[in-house]
Amino acid sequence: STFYERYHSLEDIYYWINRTAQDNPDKVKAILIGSSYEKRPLYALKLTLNNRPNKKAIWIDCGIHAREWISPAFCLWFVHYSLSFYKQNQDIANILDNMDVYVLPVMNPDGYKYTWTTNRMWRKNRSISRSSACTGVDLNRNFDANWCTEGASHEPCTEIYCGAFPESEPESEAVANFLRLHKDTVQLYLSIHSYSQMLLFPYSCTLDEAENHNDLLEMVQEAAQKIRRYYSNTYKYGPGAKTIYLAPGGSDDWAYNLGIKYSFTFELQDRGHYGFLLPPSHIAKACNEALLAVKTIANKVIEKT
Ligand code: 0X9
Ligand code: ZN
Repeated sequence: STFYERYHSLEDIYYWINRTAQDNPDKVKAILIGSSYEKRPLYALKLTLNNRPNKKAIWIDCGIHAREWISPAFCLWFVHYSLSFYKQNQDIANILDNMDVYVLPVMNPDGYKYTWTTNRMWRKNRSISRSSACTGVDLNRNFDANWCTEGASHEPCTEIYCGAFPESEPESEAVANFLRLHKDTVQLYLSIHSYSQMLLFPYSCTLDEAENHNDLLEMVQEAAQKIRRYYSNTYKYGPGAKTIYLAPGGSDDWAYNLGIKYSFTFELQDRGHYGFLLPPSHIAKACNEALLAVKTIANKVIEKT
């Protein structure tokens, strides 16, 4: 199997980030956007495949949740595919001619590390609570979108602990700060999770419909259709609250409310057979179908804007 068909330790991923930037100095820059609770750097890669003026951008983050290993694997896959097939593949060429792409391979490095050393099923970050012996905040409940209402918890011992206040965690604060700074260029926000095979869009923090609901629905529907046609796999799609569950404080809803009107969370393979423990032999297919969804949606964004 190739490098991209395996899961990688945090150290390997840092090495890969560095190496990818070094080997492609004209196309890739590593940007330090902040650091984690345990002071690990948060590096995003910026892909710039041509230098048109006033280019818009896509943001993709992976690894918010520590145990969802297919997610960082997808970010690596995406960067590699973009750099390798820019000249051959029409879809990716059209995207990268029109947009820059920011890729954050591991938003929760402390949690990811912990899943490799201590507890494979860890979800949250590793921040120590003042009020409790339990560790970790759910970074996808820590954003300022109906923060800590139904679907999140103030109890630090739960898996859906929202933190002491919105953006209390350095990882969510770093992403929020970066997006606030770049909100006029970032048009498409993508957050990669697993598992359950779903293409979700706002809102998850309320049952209300997003203002451009029909556009968003059309995009994920087309993406899901293509996955069915090309990979014979089924993805559910719809607004988060009605498709998966009510869950406030998520990055997708927050980015949407910031003004990034095309905002999605992908739940990659599988539908529960292996769950978070998706074997490496499934990485290629899981990433290729997610890639098809990214291409479909990004090209629709370009068409519409
Ligand atoms: O609960 C979550 O954060 C996501 N599911 S997961 O199994 N990967 O934990 C779904 C996120 C959907 N979006 C929001 N809740 N905003
Ligand atoms: Zn997740």
